[in-house]
Amino acid sequence: MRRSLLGLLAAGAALLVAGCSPIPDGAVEAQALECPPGEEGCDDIRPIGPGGSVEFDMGNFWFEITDTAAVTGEIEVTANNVEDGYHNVEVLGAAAGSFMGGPDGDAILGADGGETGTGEVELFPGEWTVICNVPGHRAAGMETTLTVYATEDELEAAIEAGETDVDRDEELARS
Ligand SMILES: [Cu+2]
Repeated sequence: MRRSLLGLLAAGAALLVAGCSPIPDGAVEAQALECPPGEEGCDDIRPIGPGGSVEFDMGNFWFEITDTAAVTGEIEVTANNVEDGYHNVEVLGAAAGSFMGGPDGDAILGADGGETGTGEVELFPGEWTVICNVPGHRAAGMETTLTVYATEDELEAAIEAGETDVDRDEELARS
């Protein structure tokens, strides 16, 4: 019932704009079916893709991406805390529900000095800001940018162009 009403609306909108607007038919249809975030019955819009992985080293007070194969979808995050003192990894603005939560708040992982933390985060393609959310740590330098690629082909192209720090040996061993 709901679906067919939307269909009628889409058809009506298409008739209204036919011949007098540069809006393509597909765009009109997409607009009519749009589901405002937070509306009852609407599913969250989540990233769909093969996913991938990224690995950080972190310390007082810095991040270094040591290996990245981050493709949109569910991304496995590993962070080696190579110094003393607790640090964590938070991806600002990542999809709700992708965090571990608990004592680390919005961080996807946390690790004490000398330890390695792991977690997962769902990310759309693009440039994401990564911080440590311990008060004062971001300002002290714990902020970096993570690039998430739309497809594995895009990631491969970036690797070939030398734009990422991906570990080729590990990639080849996996395939
Ligand atoms: Cu920190």
